[in-house]
Amino acid sequence: MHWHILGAGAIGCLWAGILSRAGQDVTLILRNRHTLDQWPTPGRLDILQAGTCHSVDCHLETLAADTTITHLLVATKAYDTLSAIEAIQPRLSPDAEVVLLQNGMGQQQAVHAYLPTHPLWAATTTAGAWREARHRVHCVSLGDTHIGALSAATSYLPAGWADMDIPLQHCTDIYPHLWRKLAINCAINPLTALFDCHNGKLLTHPERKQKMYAACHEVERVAAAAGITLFSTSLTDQATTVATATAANVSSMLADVRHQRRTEIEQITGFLCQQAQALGIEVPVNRSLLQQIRALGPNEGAH
Ligand code: KPL
Repeated sequence: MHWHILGAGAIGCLWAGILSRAGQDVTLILRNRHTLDQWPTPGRLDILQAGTCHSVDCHLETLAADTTITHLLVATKAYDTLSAIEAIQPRLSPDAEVVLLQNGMGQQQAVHAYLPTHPLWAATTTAGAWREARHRVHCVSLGDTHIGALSAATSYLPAGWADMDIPLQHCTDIYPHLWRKLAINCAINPLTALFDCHNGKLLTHPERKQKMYAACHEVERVAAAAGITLFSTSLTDQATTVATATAANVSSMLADVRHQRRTEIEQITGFLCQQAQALGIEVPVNRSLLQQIRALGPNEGAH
């Protein structure tokens, strides 16, 4: 099978390597000719993991190419999902398989409404990766990946996914897993961006830790009212575990703020606040975080 990957960031490139190792043909879709011309060796991708470098060959294309797409993995930033799919939609074969692999929530429902007849999945991962250069990605951890169908009729895994050599769980209901990742991101990402600190530094300052706990309590109340079971232990425990395990990480939101890029705050805390409002729950801590991150820089409508 031939997978096209939209979003050639760290996770998109990591999945190019994973799919390629699973015997799939892979094409990375790049923004434009300029980005494509910046690849040192056309199509060669280096994945560095535990001191070893695996090189994989993939094809490179720009968004403007016109080849038909039969299998599409979307690993763009959450806010780009729908517009990217709208742009690529004329190239999708009528039964093209589409997988969304991103942070945040809201975009899955929007894509499902836009592509109601396609086999469509959402996936969420705790894999950690960062890009040293366009063609060179460090895999810090393969983490755990959960995938589940958004379209009711799709009970199978996307082509080739069963052969991937990563911890992968096929779920009948992906939403609780999306919520769990969202909950962790609500707890860690905005606060690291506001305090300009690594994940672990949320735990070593009482004021930050107290804010993180307060945000967690609100998220738990909203999730419970939405009928979602988050974790078997409290969200404060889970967020503490993740912040400890990723202590040296710069969260994705802090990285975006530092580079003055648009953040995923609307798809993370923004989604949480929308749900809270719909359920009639007050979330002052998260609402304040949403406003403070909005005030930091480029937001909705900006890139
Ligand atoms: O997913 C993350 C992110 O940075 O977006 C966490 C779990 C916070 C790790 O950095």
